[in-house]
Amino acid sequence: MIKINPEKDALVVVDVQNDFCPGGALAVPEGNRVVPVINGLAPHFKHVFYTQDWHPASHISFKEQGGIWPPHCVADTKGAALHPNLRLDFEKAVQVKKGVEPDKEAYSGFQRTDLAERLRKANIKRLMVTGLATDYCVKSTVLDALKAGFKVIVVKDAIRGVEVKPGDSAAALDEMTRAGARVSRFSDII
Ligand code: VGL
Ligand code: ZN
Repeated sequence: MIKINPEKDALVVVDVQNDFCPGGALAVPEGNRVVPVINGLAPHFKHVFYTQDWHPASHISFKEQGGIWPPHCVADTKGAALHPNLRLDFEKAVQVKKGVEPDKEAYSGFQRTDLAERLRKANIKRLMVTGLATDYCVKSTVLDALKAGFKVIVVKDAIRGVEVKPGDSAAALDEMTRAGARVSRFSDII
């Protein structure tokens, strides 16, 4: 069992946006399935941080610009909006937008944002990481969090992967574990 310490633990919700859910521009298989798990976790936390992929229309990661992805999460579009069923306390939860510069990719919530600073200011020591996608933004966020000195628990049933190649999510989980993250499930927490 893992007991949440509301003073020192933060819930981190990565990119639970329409474009990463079934029907979206860069759909993650079963991406929507993370939503009820996150909704179950969120009320137990005092500190909640959520990231949104937030790209200009001509972002470097898009195919037309030589990137590998279809256009997705274009700023202020429905695709960039959070999944409509995601229930966070939006009065208190902290939003972090990433990938906002046309010529810079940013998979990690820590990349070119003030996330680390804000977590430290709030005296957070440990992150429970959830969201999309396991093999891209979740992985990068977890690895950067560890590098920044935070403890990390990855909530396995609250993440899903793109799986550009089958096995990418398992490999990503392995990499996160080797870097020092602990993998847990919703039922182990509280
Ligand atoms: C992501 C691909 C492109 C993600 C973002 O949130 O994992 N993946 N942009
Ligand atoms: Zn993106």
